[in-house]
Amino acid sequence: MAALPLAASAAPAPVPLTVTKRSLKVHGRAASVYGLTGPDGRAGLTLGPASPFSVMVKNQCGVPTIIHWHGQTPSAAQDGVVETGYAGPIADGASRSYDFTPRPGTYWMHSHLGLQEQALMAAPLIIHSSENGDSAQDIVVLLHDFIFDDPEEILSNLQRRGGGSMQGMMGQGAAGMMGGGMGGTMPGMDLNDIDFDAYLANDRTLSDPEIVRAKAGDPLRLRLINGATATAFWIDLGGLEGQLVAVDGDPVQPLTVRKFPLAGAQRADILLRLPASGAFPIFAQREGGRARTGIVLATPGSEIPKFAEAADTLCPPCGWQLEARLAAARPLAPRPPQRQYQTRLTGSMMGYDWGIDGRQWADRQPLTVSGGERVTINIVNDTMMSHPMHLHGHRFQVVALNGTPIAGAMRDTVLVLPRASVRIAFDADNPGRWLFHCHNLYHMAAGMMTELIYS
Ligand SMILES: [Cu+2]
Repeated sequence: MAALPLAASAAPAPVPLTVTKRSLKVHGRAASVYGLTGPDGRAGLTLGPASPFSVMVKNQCGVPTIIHWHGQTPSAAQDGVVETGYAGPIADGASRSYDFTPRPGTYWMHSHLGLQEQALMAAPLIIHSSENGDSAQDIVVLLHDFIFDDPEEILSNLQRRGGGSMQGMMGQGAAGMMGGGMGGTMPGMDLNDIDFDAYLANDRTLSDPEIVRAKAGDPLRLRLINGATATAFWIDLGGLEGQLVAVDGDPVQPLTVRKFPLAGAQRADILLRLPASGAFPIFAQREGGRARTGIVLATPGSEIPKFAEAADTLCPPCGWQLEARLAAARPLAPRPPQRQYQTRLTGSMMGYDWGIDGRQWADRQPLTVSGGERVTINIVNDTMMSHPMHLHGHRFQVVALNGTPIAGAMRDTVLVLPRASVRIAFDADNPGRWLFHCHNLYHMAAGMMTELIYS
């Protein structure tokens, strides 16, 4: 018995994560935004190999909130959402502790309450492992779309007038290249229903970018996180070549990449080295547009040139240019599905009536599964917009694009293109109630969300 108090006192104290309100200057104008600050004073959390996720969320942001650990697989009660009924919001001034075994890789965290995510309540969550590549210098980049307007007002305008009348809409007829041999140009596709004021990489615009110094030849690991609420980006390594080694935190068969799409909420890990002395921009350009953000990798002492916030050329919509080429390094074990669903994504930009199978969240028809089953969901997009679909609490494999079987990536978020379908497969190994929704914040708020429930 004498050992017990000793063992109890040896348990490490939970890592504090503070939710704050802060001021951020964007294009010289002050904006009131949120922050998620770790014990080192930096955004988010980085945990070492084999560390438990033992975290105390301290809400000091002035309003109730709740933080979701995107892509992680805790118990349903610790998922950091209010909709499934396990937990209410964390009151201002209150704290809440979380404790689970985290998955290694590039993850992120964000508010899952109201539209707080738009005001930058989002941060990296990096879990190191002892595997290959983690000895490289980590460069974490959180992308965001920023707007001075009140997000609630943006949503009510979208709903009242229909998204089609918003100034930022690209309109129908934007040519889309799906690539990957999966299709061609796509007339009649809707893109970008909100006109953002800026695109940020680690809180900064390309007019004043973060500069990361690294020596030529040193191994670097770029951890890109698309934390934008409603924007898909083309990542452009600016002439550099890298090895894509993981998506959504999960390893893939390495692919050489220079330019590739990153949909909302997705992550990509790239191994690269600077080939020589100099400055090397890493751009993220909004799909279908010219606006871009980014950071600059530079060797010590090298001069940093100016990079324009608008690219010279438009980039195409994000499609399956990368998705179709990805293969999981640790795929699901082969096994026939015991339960197969087909869900349809419904609604339009004009009506702003986004839903699943024609139903909004309040009128949802949950998907039920039994523990231990292999489940597939064929997600059919009946709309003219792409939707990054996110399943909480599980890792799924992308197993078909438009009905063509692939042994694709393990993910937590997959982009379902307009008038196209994606089949995902997963093992029902985490009992409870889980959200399944479009990760476009405004589409989710409009109702494009349902539940996965274990019977
Ligand atoms: Cu959507």
